[in-house]
Amino acid sequence: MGGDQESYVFIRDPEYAWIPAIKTGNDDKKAFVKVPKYRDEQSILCDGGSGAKEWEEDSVPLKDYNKGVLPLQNVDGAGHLKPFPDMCQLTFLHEAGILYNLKYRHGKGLPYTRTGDIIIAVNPFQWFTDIYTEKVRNRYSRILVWEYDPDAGGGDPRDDVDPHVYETSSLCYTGLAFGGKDQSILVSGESGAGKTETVKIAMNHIASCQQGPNAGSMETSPILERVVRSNPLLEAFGNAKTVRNDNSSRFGKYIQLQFDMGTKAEQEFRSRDKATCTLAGSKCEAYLLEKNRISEHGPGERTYHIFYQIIAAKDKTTYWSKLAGTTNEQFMFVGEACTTTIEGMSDADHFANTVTTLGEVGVVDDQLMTLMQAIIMVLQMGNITFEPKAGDDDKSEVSSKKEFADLCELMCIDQNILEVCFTERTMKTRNETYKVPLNPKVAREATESFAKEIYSRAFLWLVRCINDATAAELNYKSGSMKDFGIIGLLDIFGFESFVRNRFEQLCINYCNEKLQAKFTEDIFRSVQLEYEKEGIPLDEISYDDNTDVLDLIEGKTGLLAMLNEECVRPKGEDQAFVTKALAANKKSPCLFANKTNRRGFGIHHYAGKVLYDAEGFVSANQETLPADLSEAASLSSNEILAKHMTNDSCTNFDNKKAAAAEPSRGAPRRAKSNLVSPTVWAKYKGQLASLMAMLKTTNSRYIRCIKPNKPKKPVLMQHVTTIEQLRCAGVVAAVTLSRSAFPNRMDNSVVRFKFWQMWDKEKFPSKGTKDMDQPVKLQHDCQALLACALAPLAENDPKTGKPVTIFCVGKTRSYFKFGALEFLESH
Ligand code: AD9
Ligand code: MG
Repeated sequence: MGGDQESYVFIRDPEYAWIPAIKTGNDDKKAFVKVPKYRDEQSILCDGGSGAKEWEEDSVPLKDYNKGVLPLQNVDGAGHLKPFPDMCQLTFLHEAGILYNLKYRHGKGLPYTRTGDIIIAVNPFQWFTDIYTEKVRNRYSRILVWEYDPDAGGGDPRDDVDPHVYETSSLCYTGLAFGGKDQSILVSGESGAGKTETVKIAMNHIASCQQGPNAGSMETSPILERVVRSNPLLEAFGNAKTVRNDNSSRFGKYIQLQFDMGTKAEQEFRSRDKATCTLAGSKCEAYLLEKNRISEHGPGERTYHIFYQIIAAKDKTTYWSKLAGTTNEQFMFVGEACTTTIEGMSDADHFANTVTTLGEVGVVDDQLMTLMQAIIMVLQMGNITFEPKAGDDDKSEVSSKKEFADLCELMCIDQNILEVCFTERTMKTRNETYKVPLNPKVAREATESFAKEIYSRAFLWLVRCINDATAAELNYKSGSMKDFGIIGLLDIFGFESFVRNRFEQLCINYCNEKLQAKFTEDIFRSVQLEYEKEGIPLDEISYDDNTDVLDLIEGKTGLLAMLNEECVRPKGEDQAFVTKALAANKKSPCLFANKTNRRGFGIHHYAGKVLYDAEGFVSANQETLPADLSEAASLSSNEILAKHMTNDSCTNFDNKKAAAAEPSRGAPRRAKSNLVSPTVWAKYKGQLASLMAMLKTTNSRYIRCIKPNKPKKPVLMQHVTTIEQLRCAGVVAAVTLSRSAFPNRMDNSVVRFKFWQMWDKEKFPSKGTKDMDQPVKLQHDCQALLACALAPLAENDPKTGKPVTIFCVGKTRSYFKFGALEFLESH
């Protein structure tokens, strides 16, 4: 940069990450800039960045300026930013440009923006009724049919419509219906970013796509109804109010929508008119339900919705007469509720809905009673307290006699038997079996873990009931077994980094690493495709992948292996696990010790550094209930306890395609025996492996959800948190990867129009111009023009002596190495 020419730039700012500025000149120490006078995220900076009304003079040390400045792009003469619906259209693609582009659109009520095929969905925190109407739904279905088959006529090309979740859902539907390839939509983002809502929006749209592009209103087939309504049902049992989201999903889920693809003959002659592709059912797999929430939740948060619902229910005594007159405060696991309405509806009304929807998936009469009573047992277990027995602090007995008697009655278990189960533990050695007493604290912990286990089994039982009611294989009466087409929707927890990170965070972040690896691979493939389409030879692109972190976690001597080893040792300890893991992975660039906490360790994840505290890792990884408690469960007359507390808890559904892709992992797993029960992490790893294998068989599309501000307000976009999420979602990395060969690009038509003056046609003539169609002529013109205009930058590689490539002209776009476009723009 130099001279006195004014230029629009972004400069770094400690509070707002990046702010727009105008450089007015410089001396040998400082760059002089004008910056917006009033800086607050909601008003001035929202005006497309540089459109600030009032500026004030400032200066930046030249060395900082040269390091921390980015060109501000797409500004009109008055310095107003021109937003783009597709970020690939940005001439200079960098973090600040992405941020301001999103911010401009967000401020204008446009929540969706594209980055190539990725949709960035910024949570508007207000419902825009006009963008989800039937008309809009139909429009997107039509457009994408058109794109798939231009001869079909009608509709507009994809670039003519604004980016939308409907675009992704339609692409999936057409990809399956006309392309015959399984599809998936991977939705990610932090808590409260809008993943679950986005999945629902996409799911509803896919369901309406099947009516065909010109369909009228959504037909209400019973399958469709059941599939769509199973969502709120899962939410009642798996969602809770947290400080970050009133309806936060405390589990991950992968829903497979199954489609009947017609007969073999029809499949072979797939075309727009003939393709048969109708919804036949769905299956859901749940991941890592947050169990701790059963026994504890933070201030301002709640435990799972269903507990409040049942306490508020008008007909609660149907399920247990002793619920008569009870309130939230009477149950220790529930306590004082911070709210009694979720999404504008009272807990009692939600309960009525829950029961109706349970009925739709066949959970009625005895089954309904079984489920509700299991939930009530969990509630009641929270009220069981213990005290030292006969003055001996090492022994305990139940002190809440009445509550305990009620619980035993509900479970249909003899009081004496259950009290022994709660207050003593059976130990086995090779030669003998004996009982050790538990002190009141440990007895209470055992009761809590029993309650957690019952709840999580009840949840999985419910997932199975839903699958039984919705899975196509079980409901489809076509006579023969069919191969269903799949559109999978993944709604899974985003990357987490808190002040204190525990076992749960490691599991969640491991999942994100797996998905990130797939994301990078997919983006890389799409970059290759783009260059191929443009006819540009692509040298090897180097990019950062995350194999190092994955290796550290799941490798031979990785954290998973070390933790599992510690868990089979008779006296496994959290600290011993950390010491061994650090020693075994000394060479890993991704693992480091925590100098202030010997039980702590840190991992350099792709999304940033996270410090973990290993306290509780060993016990959290061992899911097995003490034999005493699983025996107690087997005595209960409740089916969930009696039948489902000793088996493997996986809900894994059989997936033939995944099994074919990865035979050892695709089949549903069964518990081998009660002696060697797989650890939580081993099971989770298997579950993730089969998820990844399933996804591999599909064409994946990505929706990245962004929570634009912490207070959950409309319009506001806070810069720092948004940028952090863009980084975690790999958006910046994806863009960097796609730009690593040629960071800047411009449409050929714009190149010829903008830089026409710099072209000396005599010295640099365009190749044969006769009888050429326009795009090819344009390409030749740009080639000659750029060779001329960029001649001052031409140099030879000192090693090879060959000219260095500084630009490349593709069929529709020109690509520039770093510095080349800036050179053109500054002349
Ligand atoms: V969590 O990880 O499960 O805690 P999600 O799933 O990412 O989280 P969710 O979909 O539940 O977030 O959205 C949070 C809230 O944002 C919703 O309750 C809505 O109030 C709000 N939201 C989300 N998407 C939209 C939208 N497209 N339009 C308007 C929205 N509001
Ligand atoms: Mg959610």
